[in-house]
Amino acid sequence: MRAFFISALMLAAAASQAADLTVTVLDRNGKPLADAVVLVDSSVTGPRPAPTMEANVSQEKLRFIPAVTVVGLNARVSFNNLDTWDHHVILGVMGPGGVYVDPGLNTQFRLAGRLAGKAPASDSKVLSQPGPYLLACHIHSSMRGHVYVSDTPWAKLGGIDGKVLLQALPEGQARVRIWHPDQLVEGAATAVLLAAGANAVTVKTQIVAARRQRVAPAADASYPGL
Ligand SMILES: [Cu+2]
Repeated sequence: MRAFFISALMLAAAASQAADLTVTVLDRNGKPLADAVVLVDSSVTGPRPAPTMEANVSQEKLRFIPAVTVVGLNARVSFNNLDTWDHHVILGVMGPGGVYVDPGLNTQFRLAGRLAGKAPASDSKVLSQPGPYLLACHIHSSMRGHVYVSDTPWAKLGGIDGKVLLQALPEGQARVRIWHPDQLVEGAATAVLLAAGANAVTVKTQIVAARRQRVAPAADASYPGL
C-alpha cells in the first residue's frame, strides 16, 4: 500500500515537470537551415513564458541587424540608423512569395545618417499583426530584414546549426511550426508528444535558403546609393 502511494506521488511530481524541446531544422538538402523561426503551440494548460515585447533592429553597413527578429504580439520594435548616411525603413506585413501583402498599408519612415558624437536617429513601432513583417529601404533596394511576430509564447530564432532550444513547455501534445524568410509556401506543422525533461525533434523542410547579402568589406569601400 505504501509503495502504491509513493509511486502515485512520483507520478504527480513528474506530471508537474516542464518539458524542454530541441528542434533541429533541416533544409531541402538535409543540411541545417539557418535563420529559421521555430514556433511551438500547446493547448495544455500551465504557465507560459513571457514573450519578448521589446527589440532593436539597427541599420548598419546596408543591412538590417539582426536580419531576423522574433517578438511577441504587440511588441515595440525600435529602429536605429548606425550608418553615416540616411536609410528608409519600409515596414509591412509579408505574404507568400516574400512580398508585402498590401504596400498601401506599409509604414514608412526615414532615419537620418548618424553624426559623429550624436545618438543615432531612431524610431519605434508597435507590431500588432501576428506573422512575418518585411523590412526594406527605398534608398538601398538590396536591404532586406524580417521581424516575426509570434502568436505563441514558445518562439525562437535558430542559429546557423539549425537548432533551437525551447524551454518550460507543458508535457503532452504540441505542434512545431517553422517559418523562414526564404520559404515559398508554409509547411505543415509537426506533431510532437512532449515528456518531462529533454525532448528532441528534427524537422525537414522544403526550404532552400537564398544566398545572404555579403557584409560590406571595408570602411573605405564605396556603397551603392550614396
Ligand atoms: Cu538604406
